[in-house]
Amino acid sequence: MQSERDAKDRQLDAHRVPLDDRTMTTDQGSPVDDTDNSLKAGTRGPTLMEDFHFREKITRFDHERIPERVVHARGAGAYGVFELYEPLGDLTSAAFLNDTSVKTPTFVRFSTVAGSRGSADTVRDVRGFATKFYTTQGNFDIVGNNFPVFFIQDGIKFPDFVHAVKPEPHNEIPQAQSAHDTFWDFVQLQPESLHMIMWLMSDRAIPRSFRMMQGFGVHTFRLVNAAGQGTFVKWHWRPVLGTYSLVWDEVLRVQGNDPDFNRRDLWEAIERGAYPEYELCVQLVPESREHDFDFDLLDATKIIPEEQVPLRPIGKMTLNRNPQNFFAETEQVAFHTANLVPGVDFTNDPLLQARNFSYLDTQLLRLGGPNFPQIPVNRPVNEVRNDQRDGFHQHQIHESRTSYAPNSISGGCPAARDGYQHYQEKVEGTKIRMRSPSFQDHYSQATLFWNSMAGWEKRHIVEAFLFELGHVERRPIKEGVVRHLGAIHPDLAGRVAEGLGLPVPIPGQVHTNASPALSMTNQPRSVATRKIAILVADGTDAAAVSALRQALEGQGAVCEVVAPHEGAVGGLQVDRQLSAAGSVLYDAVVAADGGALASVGRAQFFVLEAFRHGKAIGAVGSGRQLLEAARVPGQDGVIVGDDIASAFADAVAAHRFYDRDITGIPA
Ligand code: HDE
Repeated sequence: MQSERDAKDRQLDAHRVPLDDRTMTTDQGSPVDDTDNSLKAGTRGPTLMEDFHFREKITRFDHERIPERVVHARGAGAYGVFELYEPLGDLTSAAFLNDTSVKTPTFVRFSTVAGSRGSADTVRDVRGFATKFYTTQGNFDIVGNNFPVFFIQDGIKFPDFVHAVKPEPHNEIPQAQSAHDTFWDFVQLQPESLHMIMWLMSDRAIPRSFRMMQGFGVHTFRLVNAAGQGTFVKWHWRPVLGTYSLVWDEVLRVQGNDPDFNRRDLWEAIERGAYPEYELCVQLVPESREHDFDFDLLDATKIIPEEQVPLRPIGKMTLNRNPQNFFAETEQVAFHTANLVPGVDFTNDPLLQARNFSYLDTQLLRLGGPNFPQIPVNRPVNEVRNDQRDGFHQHQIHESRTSYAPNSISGGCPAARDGYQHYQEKVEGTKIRMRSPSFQDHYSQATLFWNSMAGWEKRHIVEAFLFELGHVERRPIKEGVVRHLGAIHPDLAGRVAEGLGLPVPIPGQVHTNASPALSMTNQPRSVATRKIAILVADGTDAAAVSALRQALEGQGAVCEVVAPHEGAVGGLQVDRQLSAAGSVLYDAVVAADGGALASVGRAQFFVLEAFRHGKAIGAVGSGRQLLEAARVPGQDGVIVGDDIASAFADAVAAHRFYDRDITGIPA
């Protein structure tokens, strides 16, 4: 628990039900003395209708489930606090963006998009990054993703897109996967999705951790200052630990080893006090520059390259508290793009406009009626006063005799005054179902993304296309996709076509612009919070292991001693036995087994698999025998010696050695 309790935390006290040793009761408060036997006519007779405890218990159980979110069903949440760096009065009148002494409570929910509630965390997918700020002027939500663009330009296409990516309707296969015909059929027929597809095929779609991924508001929003002047804004969350990903072969195995990999990582980091931190940054565009770009600011399939408009950090969010009840908090939290505070407004992005309708609509169904803002996690920290009344699950007892305005009986209260001012944008147009011509270029930024990638990133993108299209049954769909890739880059198209055994498209003319900020190379490096397996066995040099562990943990790493059995080995406490630990659950591995594991196949697989996935590998003392037996090549990031602490820590901080030659590695 954090030392200083914020307003949201204190508000939740009224709703918390502590675990204590009080007597069990029914929902009506009647004491219960036996919840194991139903009331029967004779010990072998039928259960009686009058057993109200039985009926209530079973009925409540029957009604435990609510509909899962139609998208973003799988998620994990945490509370936090947002601190502003400097007042932004010249840009916005939002109170929480003007007072650096205020710590604004937040709740964040991270999610995958396509899978059901029980699907695995580490799938190839976009991650949701939704933040609720409990400000003194009400709730403000940034309902973002970890990619800065989206699949479609107009929200009316959302049901089509989601139907295409979700499991196919006849047999509900595949779960949480885009590698199937309907998804790629949609892509080849809807080229506006191509820029997003490049992000989806990149390692961005398989983040190492929710703590190590960016967040983006995606749309262009508007800040409005007290004088009513607007400035276009793009929201960015930048993780302090840097942006890092897993590798594809690894995620396939993580799904079996730990389907809750990302959720557990977030939970454990917060429990340990290693609080995830994200800087909130903005890209600002004065209204006078609205048309200065070769894309439309209202088109959510486009980024503003950071080299054109730099990021300005404005504050930091620290996630410092785990929820106490998953259903009550993480499942019932309701985000909405239209939860705005004064000083922030929309633009006419047609995707955003559709979202402004959809979120409230879906929550009315999912959370059972119009009173869901009263659910504790959703309640603003300031007072709610209006004439809206009744409905299912009303928890407030409104004492007033009036629920209309204007009124004289209640002195005109609650009075509408000093409220949210919508930005006064002049709008005129002909009613028309048409996209703006400024939305028509679907390839330039996909090319920009490809051009900006390092060699290993390009390789992973090509492999992702081959995996995905390799699961598509219909050849014309693959051909259609490859044709589009030809318009993105001949190198990309050629490599994918070759893998699929398709004709290479005739190369067209593509631009050579790049945006270095799009690459995941050059991230902040740190050993902090990295998970390291130390393999030990009888014969281990316990003193050497303890010294290494101390050195790594001193820098914030998390070490686990892995041994053939639980208990203790050579005086070292074992955290996990080898048969319950896959290398894919760790960022790095050290062989410190004194040579005893060199003949154990499972241990050989462990280090070889870690090598294949580009991870730092260390060996101390006779531990090198395990690497030799497994034939781990002595390439970058393999550190062997008696005093490896410093060099090994550097290798762990480098995250992965993607350029290793792994062609012959069988693991
Ligand atoms: Fe969402 N989206 N979305 N979305 N979205 C939902 O709202 C929708 C879009 C995002 O952790 C739903 O309460 C439409 C973009 C996140 O609870 C639903 C369109 C972005 C979450 C909905 C979009 C997002 C959702 C489902 C196209 C990134 C999870 C349950 C116009 C900027 C929030 C719910 C959480 C959830 C609609 C597109 C992010 C159905 C119609 C673009 C992070 O209302």
